[in-house]
Amino acid sequence: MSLLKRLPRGRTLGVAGAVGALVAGGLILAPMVNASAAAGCRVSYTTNQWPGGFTGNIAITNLGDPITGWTLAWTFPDAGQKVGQGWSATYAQSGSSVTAKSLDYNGNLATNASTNIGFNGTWTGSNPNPSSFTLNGVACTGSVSTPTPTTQSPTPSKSPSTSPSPSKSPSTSPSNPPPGTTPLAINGQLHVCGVNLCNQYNKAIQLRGMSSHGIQWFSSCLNNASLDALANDWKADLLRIAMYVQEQGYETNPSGFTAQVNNYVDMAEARGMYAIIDFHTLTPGDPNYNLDRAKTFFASVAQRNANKKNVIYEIANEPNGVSWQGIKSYAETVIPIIRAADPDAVVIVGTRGWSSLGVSDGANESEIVNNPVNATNIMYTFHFYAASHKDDYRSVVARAARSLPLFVTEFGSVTYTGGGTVDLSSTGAWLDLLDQNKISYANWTYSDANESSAAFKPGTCSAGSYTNANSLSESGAYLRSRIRTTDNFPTS
Ligand code: IDC
Repeated sequence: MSLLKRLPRGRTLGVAGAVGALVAGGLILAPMVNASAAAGCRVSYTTNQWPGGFTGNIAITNLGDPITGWTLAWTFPDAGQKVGQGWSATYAQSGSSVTAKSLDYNGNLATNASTNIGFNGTWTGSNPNPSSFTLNGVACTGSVSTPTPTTQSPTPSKSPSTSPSPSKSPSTSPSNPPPGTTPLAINGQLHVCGVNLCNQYNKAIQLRGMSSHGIQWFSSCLNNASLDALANDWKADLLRIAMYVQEQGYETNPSGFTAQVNNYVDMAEARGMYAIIDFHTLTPGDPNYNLDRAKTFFASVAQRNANKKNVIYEIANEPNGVSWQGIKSYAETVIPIIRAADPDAVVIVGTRGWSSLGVSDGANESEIVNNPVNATNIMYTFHFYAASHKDDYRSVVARAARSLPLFVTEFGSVTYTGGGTVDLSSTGAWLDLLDQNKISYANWTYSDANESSAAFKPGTCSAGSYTNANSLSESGAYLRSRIRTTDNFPTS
């Protein structure tokens, strides 16, 4: 009767030094008959530690009945381990015992829903890894229990088989490939090398993935199941997190949107994907209009994510109605704020004319080549919509790619409206050009918006199944077929 599900695997987040990962819990049992009293949880704890300090990342999955508000508790091996700055929960510590209480936005966990929290800490004495957790007092063993425990026997804690049950239980937790085989594990910390993006072996790579739609509208499309599909079915390297600043976005709730973005960064990381934090300015087009917001936002996310290797910062989506000089000045104000907190991350700078390298404003890349942003480890944004932008734009990109590091953080297979004709022939020509030049890309959008650029048909995200071929739109089916081809990342 039991539905067997493969163990999620902890991911290591290694920098030099000791790295630990553990997963508490094992198999998931089928829901019990007395479902009203079912309780159970699974916790995946990963850590990145160094002498004296560590980061703990915790993924909590509620396996029981829905809960409204939770407290996660654990005990460190000894009292020399201290939680410092934490996120996505309120932390309290007494001796070696710690509690983390949910916040308003992540307190409700439906059956099989997950949330991610974490903290930076200090340690002396023994290894700082806790080995067991409780959620609202229930041990997180990975099993569901009811008041009649004799009806279920403890399950063995070994992974049962290599073939998880394919369809019955929703995919609720990162079912990662083993650490070492994900795009993030292979490539590690990225940097710009000449006109390319390079991995930890200093070899040029191309990342291929998807952009979210506006997270203020389409958060229902970003969850464990959808991101499992992006990592494992689409085999994407990259998730772009499109945080609009206007249009009911960041400006309406800065701390809420910041937390939401951080949560998606963690969810991408847990699946071995890179994450672009996209400060999605659009209207008004002058990024300086949002300069104060950008300073606050990037200071916060750069500090919080400084130890992560999967984060790329995109500081202005599509500048428009503004000169290159205005964009450059914005970039030279925001980049030092990021660098102060997170010195080694790649930063991507939007370009004039809706990130067209100036072409849509009658200019071209020469204004950037002749007057580049005064910063290192940066790339420049190029966006296209394949049904609107064709050979004339492609020839500029082919030329510009010889002198500027380019990143296509957004493109559509459709017209620049986000809808209209799906032009797969132009999209194919574009992607061939990007492949040849190892230019990384993210497609607009990994959502079920009612527009032809969306990868899924309307209703897919509320239905919650992301791996049915008939859920894909025409654009989604094509992009999936392009993205899931083998990466062959160089390792030496
Ligand atoms: C579009 C969305 C659409 C939304 C509109 C306004 O697809 O649903 O109503 O924004 O917010 C861009 C922008 C991107 C646009 C997209 C398509 O970066 O926000 O999304 N596009 O118009 N630049 C060129 C095209």
